[in-house]
Amino acid sequence: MSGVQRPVAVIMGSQSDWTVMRRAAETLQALGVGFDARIVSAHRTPDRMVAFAKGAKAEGFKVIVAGAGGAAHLPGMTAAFTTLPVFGVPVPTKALGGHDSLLSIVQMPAGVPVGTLAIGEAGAVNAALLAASVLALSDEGLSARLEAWRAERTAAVAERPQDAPP
Ligand code: RP5
Repeated sequence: MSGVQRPVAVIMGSQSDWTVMRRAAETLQALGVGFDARIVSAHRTPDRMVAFAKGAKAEGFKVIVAGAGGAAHLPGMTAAFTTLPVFGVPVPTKALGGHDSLLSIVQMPAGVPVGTLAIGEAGAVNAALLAASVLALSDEGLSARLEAWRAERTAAVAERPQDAPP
């Protein structure tokens, strides 16, 4: 399938990131947004990372969601090679709980932006939603699906907590 049917690249530094990053993939799937999930490590496969980031626009990608943990260079390094929007997801780590990932991703010097999300699954879901929001600017069908997705979640919120005393 070409990049046009898969406008979002969901990249991650390791197979171990997939448990978190699959939440981005599931969210895109629920919204009917095509994506391609790839392992692209800034440390272990630097040549693959450069090739991906330099070629992402030509491949037809419109938005990149990049998850990484620890010394999480992947989102920033990817953003260094492309002007596509890059949303970074800090993956939780055993040593520092993902604070390391968060600070590695969020503290980009002015001029090379990475839109940084929350640590973990919430960040992965929200990165996918932001990617969908960007694409929805020029896709009325997706815009309607996004509105419906949000409305479903609003409707699912009860007015009172279950089992609360009357
Ligand atoms: C980072 O190192 C990856 O993004 C991952 O979060 C972390 C650990 O990778 P593994 O040792 O589990 O492959 O590059």
